[in-house]
Amino acid sequence: MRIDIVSIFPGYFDALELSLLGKAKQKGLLDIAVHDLRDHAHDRHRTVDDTPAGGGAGMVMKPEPWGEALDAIIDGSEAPLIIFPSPAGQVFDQRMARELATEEHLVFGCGRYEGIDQRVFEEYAERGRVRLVSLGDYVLNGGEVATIAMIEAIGRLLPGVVGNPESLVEESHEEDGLLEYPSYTKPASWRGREVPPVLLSGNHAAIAAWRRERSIERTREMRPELLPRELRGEPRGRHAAD
Ligand code: 6GU
Repeated sequence: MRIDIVSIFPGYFDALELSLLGKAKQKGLLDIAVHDLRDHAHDRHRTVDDTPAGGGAGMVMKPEPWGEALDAIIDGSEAPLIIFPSPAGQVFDQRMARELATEEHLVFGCGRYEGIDQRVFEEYAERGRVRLVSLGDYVLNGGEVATIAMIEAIGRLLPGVVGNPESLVEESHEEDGLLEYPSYTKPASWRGREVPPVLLSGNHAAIAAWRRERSIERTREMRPELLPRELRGEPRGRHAAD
């Protein structure tokens, strides 16, 4: 997969050299290029923002540097998907990560300040595919940290990035949509706390059943809205016989 990132803070993306994603880059599974938006601002101060039309607080990113930066990336490329991280976007989840992991070429446009001039979204939506994507219902200062989170979630789904593909299967938000069960390792006893005996029993069916129960219990406690209908139980006071 090819990924281009446009940002006024290229240094944020040094983190992508570390760990699993860094190895994926070395192996050639992931080709990431970071572009400094200011390279496409041509005044003496390399200005990328200006005051909002209509007035108001904060600054808005000017369209010209974005147009130049994105044109340079798109030039000669087969229709990349352009993602603009934004708290006003569609919420990113594991399903979206799986969908984006099938793309050949992703471009992340990281806005700062009060956002990017709306005409940039319109221009590239007309010429190709554009998505506004949010990490969740809270506000970050810009798209950089959100982009790193999305690239990590997407990158680990690419074939060959995670050493043992089975470790992708039994995770939270995968397969059955339940949260992951708790994990233990050696020693069997630590500070008087024991590994649950069933996990040391060698009874694989019993272990699988125990893990599923813990997953359901944890999901009911932490994220009840994720529980499949058949595990939700009858809401009280709704029985015809009541
Ligand atoms: Cl993608 N961007 C910004 N600036 N804030 C956010 C976000 C994205 N997702 C949640 N908050």
